[in-house]
Amino acid sequence: MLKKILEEFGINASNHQAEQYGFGLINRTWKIHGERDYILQKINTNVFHRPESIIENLLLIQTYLREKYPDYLFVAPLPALSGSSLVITEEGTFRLFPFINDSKSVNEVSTYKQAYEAAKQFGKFTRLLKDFDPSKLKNTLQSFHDLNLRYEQFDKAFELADAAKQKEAEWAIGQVKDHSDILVTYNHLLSSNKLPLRVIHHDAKINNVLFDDDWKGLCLIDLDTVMPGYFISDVGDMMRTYLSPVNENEADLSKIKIDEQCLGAIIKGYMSEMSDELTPFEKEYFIYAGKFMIYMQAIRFLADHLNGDIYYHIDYDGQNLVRAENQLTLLNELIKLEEKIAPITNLTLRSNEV
Ligand code: ADP
Ligand code: GN1
Ligand code: MG
Repeated sequence: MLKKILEEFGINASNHQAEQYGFGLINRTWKIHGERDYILQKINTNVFHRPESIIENLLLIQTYLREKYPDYLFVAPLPALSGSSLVITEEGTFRLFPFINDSKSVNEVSTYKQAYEAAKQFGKFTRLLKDFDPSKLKNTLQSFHDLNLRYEQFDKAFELADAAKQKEAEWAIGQVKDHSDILVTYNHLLSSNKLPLRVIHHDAKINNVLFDDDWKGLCLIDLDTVMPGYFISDVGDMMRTYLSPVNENEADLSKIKIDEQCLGAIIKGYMSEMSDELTPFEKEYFIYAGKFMIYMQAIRFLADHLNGDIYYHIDYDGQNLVRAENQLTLLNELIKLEEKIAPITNLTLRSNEV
């Protein structure tokens, strides 16, 4: 199946091999081995209805960064023989990237350096684009991180679920309702109009950063959701995916712990790029960002479980409920830590000596 697609990208398929790659929940990824290596991806068009918008955004950003910061490593899609960066066949919609040699990625953070470097990469991306008008970018997913919408979707899924499903997910459903103050704060933030729109990655998971052999951050990948947004999306996703030694798939909830020093590494890494850019108001909501993203992800996994697993790829029945319970446990851990660390984090955030 991939042979024809590779050839449309001008690659001789007979001397290249494809290997399934990555742990994404939405798109499918292959590493293409040959004289040069590539990453080939099939875009999930049930999720991304207008894949051209992704390509348009990436090309706009690539042009801007090439001119202003020619040394910055921005991994843009490669053009196919047709001139477009998308190859659309009956098999689906594909795009190709150069494989960044001597790079590696991880699914969980195991050192503070990884957390620092990854946070720095996300901060740097938003900082370099601070003078780029975010409204030039298309919304590749409408209302993607709109917590009101996500809550409504959860509510609807709950109403439509049968009694057995509701019962099975009772703890998670109760937790989502108990933490609805996070939604109240979100609405307060929106109505304050004090969160500037920035160019935001919107999927700042740890495995969306490539590192070099010495664990220095090399670049960001998985740029489908780069669009206008608020800093809480990226900072929150870092907290969601770097703070615990286990990831969102862990079913043993007792393993979910928050490492305080790792939080310090995220703050230092992100602020090493963004301390002059974030407003004092934004800095006040740094820890809130973690609660916002963890809560939203819990709601999204739970809604998908109640809906019968129509969105996220699952490996076994009930996995989305496990993921939701995992995220709610992480949320409770962060809330426990919040009061204890508030004075320290406020100090670190205000200080420019990061
Ligand atoms: P997904 O949507 O499936 O998460 P990603 O774009 O994040 O897809 O790619 C999956 C994995 O493939 C990444 O975690 C990384 O290990 C690897 N990868 C992706 N793009 C590149 C690239 N250009 N060079 C090297 N490795 C890459
Ligand atoms: C999806 O594609 P992937 O696996 O990087 C999802 C993110 C979630 C993440 C949870 C388009 O990201 O929003 O945070 O799963 N992407 C989309 O792991 O919904
Ligand atoms: Mg990814």
